[in-house]
Amino acid sequence: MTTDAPSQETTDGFHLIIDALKLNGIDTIFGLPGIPITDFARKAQAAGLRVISFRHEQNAGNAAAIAGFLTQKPGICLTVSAPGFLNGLTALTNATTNCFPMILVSGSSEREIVDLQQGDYEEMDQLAIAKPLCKAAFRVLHAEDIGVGIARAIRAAVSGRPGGVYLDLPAKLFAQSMDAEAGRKSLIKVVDPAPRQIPAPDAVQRALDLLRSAKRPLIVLGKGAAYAQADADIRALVERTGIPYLPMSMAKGLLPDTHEQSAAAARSYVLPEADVVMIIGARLNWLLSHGKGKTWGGKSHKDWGGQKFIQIDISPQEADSNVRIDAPVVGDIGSCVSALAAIDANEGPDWPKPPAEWTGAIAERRNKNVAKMGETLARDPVPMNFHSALNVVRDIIRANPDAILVNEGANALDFTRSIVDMYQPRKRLDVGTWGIMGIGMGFAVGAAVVSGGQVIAIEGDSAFGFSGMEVETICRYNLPVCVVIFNNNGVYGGTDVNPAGGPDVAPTAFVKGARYDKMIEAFGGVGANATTPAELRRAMEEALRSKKPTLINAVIDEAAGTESGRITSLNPQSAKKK
Ligand code: ADP
Ligand code: TZD
Repeated sequence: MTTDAPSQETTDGFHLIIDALKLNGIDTIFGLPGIPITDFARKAQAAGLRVISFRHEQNAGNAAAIAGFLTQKPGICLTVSAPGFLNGLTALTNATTNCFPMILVSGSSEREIVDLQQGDYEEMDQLAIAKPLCKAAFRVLHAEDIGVGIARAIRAAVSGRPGGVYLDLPAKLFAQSMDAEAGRKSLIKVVDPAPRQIPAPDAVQRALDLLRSAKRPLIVLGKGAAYAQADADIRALVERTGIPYLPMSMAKGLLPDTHEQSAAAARSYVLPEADVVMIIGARLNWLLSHGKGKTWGGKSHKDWGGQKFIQIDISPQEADSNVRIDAPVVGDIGSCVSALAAIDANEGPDWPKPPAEWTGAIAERRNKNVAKMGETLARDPVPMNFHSALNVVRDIIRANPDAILVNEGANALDFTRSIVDMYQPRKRLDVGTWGIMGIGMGFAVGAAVVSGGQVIAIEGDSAFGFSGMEVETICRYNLPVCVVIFNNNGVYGGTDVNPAGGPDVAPTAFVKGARYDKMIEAFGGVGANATTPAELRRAMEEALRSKKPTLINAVIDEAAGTESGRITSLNPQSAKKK
């Protein structure tokens, strides 16, 4: 029996935060130390938490975000006040935009001084700044509220549509002491942090009726479907219905990209031609041309293509955000997909397969495009281009389907997405909803830490620059990360010249012939320079065999890419030309 009498023992803010995290199964913190959180990081490590220290907070934040995506537990990023907080904030906002659960825990300066704006060390009203940029924001002022603060942060991050949460911990909180027994009692082990959300049966029935009426049905799988970890149920639904599917970038591998129902290689055919589209864990944002316009068979930019939509999503507000959703199904993907299968099973005969005319037409296009791509990939131009280099990466991933592929850049992103097949769920991590540069090394470290497995990062040379210093972090923790830089001497490419002819190079041009591989050698990692596919293959195979931190400088024809990769049309200049 416990008593309410104070015990002799005391505890403090430091330990209560650590205990609250551990109580909720959080075992890793990504961060960067400094006032006022240095001692907290030390004590956390002493208490058995894994503390992974970075060289810049944005990368620690990206590591936390991707850890959240991969594990369904909020990734924790720890930063110092004001500038450290702001450096982490981009990652927190990006996580929220992408529906990844993470918690940015930031030390902050003294409330009384901040509120009177008296100029404290790194003074900033961080809570107010974070609030509009994330899913929820909380501050804990007293040690006895730490349990509630952390419980609220965890629940907010993972329940419903996952997202980023800001937790503000003023410096004074850490050293506050209280009775140890009362402290223990104040902690909360969150029960069922991401409750299942069962869809309404009539919504499921409506969706099934619509789907059964389709002549040219299509399923779109998004990264929400990958996040949901309902892999077997999703695969069963797709295979049972026989409906062709299109994976969004981070949903690649949910079913193997080589699956006969994949319509990825016939995307520009299926989007305008489909009559009923079931979207599972994806938004009709710019990545899907907002569900209308020419991509969907509309006559003009804003014109509706005539498709009917079923949308499975945990957010009740997502439907109708861009076009009318005829059958919204609100709930968690696992529950929705199994409810569809259950009601369907009750309805008797097996699912009517989509007309052979539809699946046949898709197969024809797919085979043609795959054959065409095969020809391009087989060429061996000098210098190496994106295709000949990616032909190697494609083989390496086929032979190592467990490896996690991190990918950023413009051409380096678009070509990798279309050329490199993925075979397992949640193995492709990339620039996501914003198309943001700078996720590379943070995602690579986060993925290597939580998976314990091999990571391969395919990086444009510009993209790599945003987080490149973390190669030291990769070496410091001896992570099995193989970074391949597609070095074409600049942003998109390296051929631009200064039109005014002055001493400065063009804004998109970098130092020519740079040797990024030398960077990792400075920290004891393995560097390699690859000018041919054979050299690239050798270096990648060696990296995967040795599991050593490796950086390969893959020299790519500086004229090989196009400006902005596949999204050239979003450039104001080219939009004007249209
Ligand atoms: P993509 O970029 O792959 O198209 P988005 O990030 O646009 O995907 O969309 C992901 C969607 O998945 C979001 O609308 C989000 O609400 C939803 N989502 C995330 N997790 C779940 C879940 N467990 N169950 C249902 N929907 C989810
Ligand atoms: N800054 C941030 C944070 N995100 C961005 N997306 C950009 C700038 C703009 N941008 C792109 O959209 S792609 C890209 C930038 C700077 C880099 C392209 O060059 P790269 O790739 O070398 O990484 P390729 O393969 O040479 O095209």
